[in-house]
Amino acid sequence: MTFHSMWAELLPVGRSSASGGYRRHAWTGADADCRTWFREQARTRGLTYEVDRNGNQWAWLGDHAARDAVVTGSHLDSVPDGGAFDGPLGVVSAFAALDELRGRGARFTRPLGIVNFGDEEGARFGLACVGSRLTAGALTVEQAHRLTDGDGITLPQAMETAGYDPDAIGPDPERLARIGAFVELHVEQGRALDLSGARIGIAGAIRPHGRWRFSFRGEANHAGTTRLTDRRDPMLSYAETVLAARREAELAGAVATFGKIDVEPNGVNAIPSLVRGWLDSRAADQESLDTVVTGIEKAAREYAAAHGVDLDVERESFTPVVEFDHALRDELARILGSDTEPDLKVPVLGTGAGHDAGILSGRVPTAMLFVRNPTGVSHSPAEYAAEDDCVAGVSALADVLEGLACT
Ligand code: HGY
Ligand code: MN
Ligand code: MN
Ligand code: MN
Repeated sequence: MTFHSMWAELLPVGRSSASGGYRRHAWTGADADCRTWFREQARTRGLTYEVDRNGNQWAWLGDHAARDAVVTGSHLDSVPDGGAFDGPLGVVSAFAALDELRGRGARFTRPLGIVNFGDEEGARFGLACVGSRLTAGALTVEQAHRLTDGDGITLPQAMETAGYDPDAIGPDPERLARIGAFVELHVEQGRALDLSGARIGIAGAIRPHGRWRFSFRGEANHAGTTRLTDRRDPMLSYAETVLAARREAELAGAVATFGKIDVEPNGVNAIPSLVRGWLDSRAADQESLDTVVTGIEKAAREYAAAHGVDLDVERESFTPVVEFDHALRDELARILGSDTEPDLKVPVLGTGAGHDAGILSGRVPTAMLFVRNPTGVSHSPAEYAAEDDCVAGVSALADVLEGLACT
């Protein structure tokens, strides 16, 4: 099957006709449809299909119980109103690269695995990379049981409704021990490749990043009759905190975003009793990130006090800096550099986006390939990569897999 036909098959799944964006949230119907597609890709290629204890899907060529496997893949879930490429490009490219290698008559000396990690974006339960974190032991079973979506449904309940056994979840060190190399291909979420004129890049590092929940509690009251001086309005301290986040991020050369908010009671004519905002912040190094978040929290406490509002700040997740395996990165550069195409420069890029590859890194030698994104837009329906760049990505991935797993 060609890249084009696989891509076209997956494209309508979970797509909003209004915005063109995707809501493929973990353990929902759209996610199930993506999973069915994955299982079908495995079946039509005669691959051994399995779902691991954490709901991640695997398709294997060769003995999946053998050690030193080469694994590639990504995720099929999306952020709210996300783009078509973030995640699916890596999974579709994995199957397409296998097809290309079979077409080349490649002979595999190591098992090849293709994976779809569950719930990478954390759009539903708030925590990113749940499937890979559980597998890597970076999220405990107790923590996973406490994850709850906006409707009060817990992760185990959602998994059970989708037909998976939530009692099975937990670390899977034996599985990771069988993987000799993991390579995730991903659309670039920035314009570094476009600016450098290259189609394909190799990841160097992922910047440290995390999510923090700021809960401002004031007093609900009548919007028409409550004098301004009598109010304890949490929206004011929240609004000031959003501006402080921008200032602190600028000072530290970092990024800080409040992209999600809950307001109670959420009435036009009521002063809110509660405003809860989620901060996503990322920086080049740990020290800068600490400075930004500490600065934002300090400012938020001052604003809350000034408005007679209580503030609770909780860190929901944190991923330290990830340096991808240097030997594997050099190996990828060597394999791709040997290509004779004149425009195939392969720069090494850092990124501020999180990935399952970042979670596995440290436990498994891990590398990433990026495919050019001409606008840099991501986590939006406008996310885009040209088809010939995607096809170049498939070839680069095939070269890498051939170099790593074939004679
Ligand atoms: O970077 C992110 O927000 C997510 O982990 N992809
Ligand atoms: Mn993403
Ligand atoms: Mn992604
Ligand atoms: Mn009234």
